[in-house]
Amino acid sequence: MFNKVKKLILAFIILIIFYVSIAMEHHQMKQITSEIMINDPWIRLAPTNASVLGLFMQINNNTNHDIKLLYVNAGDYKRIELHRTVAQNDMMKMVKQEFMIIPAKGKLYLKPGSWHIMLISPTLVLHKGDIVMIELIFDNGLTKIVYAEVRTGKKTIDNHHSIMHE
Ligand SMILES: [Cu+2]
Repeated sequence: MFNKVKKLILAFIILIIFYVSIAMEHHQMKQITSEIMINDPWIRLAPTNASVLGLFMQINNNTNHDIKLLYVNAGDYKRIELHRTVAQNDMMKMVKQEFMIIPAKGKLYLKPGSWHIMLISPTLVLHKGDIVMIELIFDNGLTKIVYAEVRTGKKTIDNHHSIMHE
């Protein structure tokens, strides 16, 4: 009788260990997928004949080391570049960047008049409310797929008159 109880307790303990290990594995998987988190990806609505479109978002780096955004892929564009708008001789100028650094345990804001992704020569006209699939490739081997919404952005300092492409 006593032996039976002991066996039962042992089986119960094994079962608990089994469940805990599955839960831990699941938790680790979740942590890996949240190393980089993207918030609010959006594309600024532009006139139908616009040659470039700005893509913006907030990139969160939850790891203990800096991460670089290297490439961006999306269909329907001839070329996609990483840009930063900077002031140069009283002019706002967009300068192409080789990468964007997202600091360890920090975030990078891509927004009009600052860091942004430039979608160049669209082969498709976007409308308000359209959703565009974007692939982001980082230097730590991670790839993120985000869905950017097309919407009107507030007119800021980087309007078409004051921007020059490098
Ligand atoms: Cu640009």
